[in-house]
Amino acid sequence: MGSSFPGSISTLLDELPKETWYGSYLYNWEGFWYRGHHLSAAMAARSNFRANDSDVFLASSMKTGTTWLKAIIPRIMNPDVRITNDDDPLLKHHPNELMPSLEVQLFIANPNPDLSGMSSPRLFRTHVPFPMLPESVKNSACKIVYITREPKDTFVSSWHFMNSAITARGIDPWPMDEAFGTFCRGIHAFGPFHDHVLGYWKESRKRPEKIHFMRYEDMKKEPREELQKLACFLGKPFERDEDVDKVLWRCSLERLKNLEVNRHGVDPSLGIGYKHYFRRGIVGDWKNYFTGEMQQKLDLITAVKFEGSGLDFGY
Ligand code: PAP
Repeated sequence: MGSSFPGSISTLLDELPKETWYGSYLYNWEGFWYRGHHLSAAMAARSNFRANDSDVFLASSMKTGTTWLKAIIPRIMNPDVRITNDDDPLLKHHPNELMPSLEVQLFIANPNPDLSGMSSPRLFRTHVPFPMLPESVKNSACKIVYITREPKDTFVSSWHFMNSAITARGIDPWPMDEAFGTFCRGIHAFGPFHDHVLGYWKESRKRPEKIHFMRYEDMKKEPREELQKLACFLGKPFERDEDVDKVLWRCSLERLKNLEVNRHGVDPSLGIGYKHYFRRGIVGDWKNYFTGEMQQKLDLITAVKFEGSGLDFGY
C-alpha cells in the first residue's frame, strides 16, 4: 500500500502502526487512525492551509449526519430568499460539492492547491480530529460546526457505507462482528471515535463562540430549534419561521435521496454512487443489528470514555 504514495509519505507510512480496516489499512498518527492518502492530505492541509476569519468549517467523525449539514450550512450562509426550487444548487450538486473536504478533496491531489477562486465566505468540511486541524483554523476567528451521533448508530451507518464502498471495488464485505471488534478497539477512520468527539466537545465548552457542537439525535428531534441555534451561531439568524421550514424541506433526506444527482451521480473521490450517502437516517437503527452483548459492550465503552465530560446521548 505504501508504494502508491509519494516517497516521503510512503517512508513514513512504513514506520507507522497499521491495522486492517475494510480491506485496506489505517495508519496511526499522533493517536488517531487514517487512510494513508487522507493522512498525507491532512498533513499537507496542516502545513499549507491558511484560514480566513470568515471561513466556516464543518467537522465530524464519519457517518454522523455530516451530509445533512453540508446541505444546510450553505443555505444558511447564503440566505437568498429569492432562490427558487429551480435554481437550488442541491438540484445539480451532491452536498459534498457545496462544502469541499480538506483531506478528501482539496489537498489530496495537490499539497498546496490554489483556493483563491473560492467565493467568500468559504465553506469547508473535514473529518480530521481537533489536534490535526491547521493552526490557523484553531486560532483565527473562523467558525467550526461539529456534529456527532450516538456511537452504535454511527457504527452501523459506517459499516453499511464502507461495505458499499469496498464491494463496489470487488472486495468482500467485512463481517459485522469483525468490524465491530475493531471499532470497539478505537480503530476507525479518523478515530478512535470517542476521542474524536471528546476533542471537539472539550474545545466547544471552552470556546462556544468558536465551536458549535451538535448531535444528530437533537436535529432529528427538534430540527427547527436546532436550525435556529445553528443559524444564530453562524451570525445569520432566520427572520421567518417559514424560511426555517423551507431549508429543512430542501435539505431533507427524503428530498435529497430522490434527486436525480444523488440517485445516479458518482462520488469521484470514492468511485461509488452518491446514493450511498442517503440511507435510513433514523435514530436507533442499531437495534436491527446488535446483539445484547454488542450493545452492552459499546455502551460501556461510551460511558467510561465520556465519564465526567458532561457529554451523553441520552437516547
Ligand atoms: P459522511 O461522513 O460520509 O459525510 P454522513 O452524512 O455523516 O456521512 O452520514 C451518513 C448518515 O446520515 C446516513 O445515516 P444512516 O446510514 O443511519 O441512514 C444517512 O442516511 C444520513 N443522512 C444523510 N443525509 C441526511 C439528511 N438530509 N437528513 C438526515 N439524515 C441524513
